[in-house]
Amino acid sequence: MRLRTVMTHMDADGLISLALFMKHIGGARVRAYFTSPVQLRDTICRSVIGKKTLGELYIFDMAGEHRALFAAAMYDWVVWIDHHRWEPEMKLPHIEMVIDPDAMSAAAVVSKYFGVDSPLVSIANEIDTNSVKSEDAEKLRMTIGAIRWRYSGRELNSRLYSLSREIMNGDLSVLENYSELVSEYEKWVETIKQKVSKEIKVFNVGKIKVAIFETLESIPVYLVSNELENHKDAPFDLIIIMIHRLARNTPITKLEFRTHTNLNVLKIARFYGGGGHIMASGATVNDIVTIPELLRSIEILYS
Ligand SMILES: [Mn+2]
Repeated sequence: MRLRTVMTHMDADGLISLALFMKHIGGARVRAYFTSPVQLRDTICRSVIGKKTLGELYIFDMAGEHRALFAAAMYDWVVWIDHHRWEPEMKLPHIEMVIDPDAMSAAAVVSKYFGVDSPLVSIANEIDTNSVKSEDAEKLRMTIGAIRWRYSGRELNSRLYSLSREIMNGDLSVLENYSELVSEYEKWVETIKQKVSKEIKVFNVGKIKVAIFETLESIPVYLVSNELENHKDAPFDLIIIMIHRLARNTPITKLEFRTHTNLNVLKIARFYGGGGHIMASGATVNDIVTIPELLRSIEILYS
């Protein structure tokens, strides 16, 4: 039996990438980890502890830095598929890198690489570019949002894995089973939307119109960006979501950047040590980031 481990991004694109891969291997069992670019190195390290044989590692929908690459290199064979804009810092003979920053989703790259056709690809494209039009894409986005809202840790990982398995053949009728959870989640979404329109702070930095939303709880970024489309000062060149939290008594600021006007938001994400796409990016800073500081950075980067 082939040992396959998958590390995929904890979002719709990552979940669909995993579903396509499982379809490709005929539904065979995999060890699946839902993680993030920032957590990736730790996730890889945790995944190898106590294992005599490691087998193959598949990484989907995440950019990495050289330490994550070194960690991945512990496995016997690695296929790393992504669509963020980055260049691996080194090449290793047993790590195959498939990076297409022009692809709308990692799922599209996964589908092409393994030769799996699926209606899930267009759903991933819609969700990952925040241009959801079909009912299926909306339902899947809400279901994943609801699961991430309700569960955490191992339970969250296994719920997302189950969902990925349930939809791997492209049939989304199973989403009906989540309707109760989703309707509870929808109520919470409404309160978040109200909070966004009440607490949003608007700034003009030179010619750049900036909207900043600060929060202590993790929230889906698209909600903020889409809600702000109805704001009286919209469209915004730069939308910043700042999530403050403590990790082992150390303050951490998660920054998410979006735009309504095609501003290159990858620039500011890179400035803060992060990455992503030209029109959707993020960074995690191991410190408190303040609004005046952000505004100064914007002035430097975009004037
Ligand atoms: Mn993606």
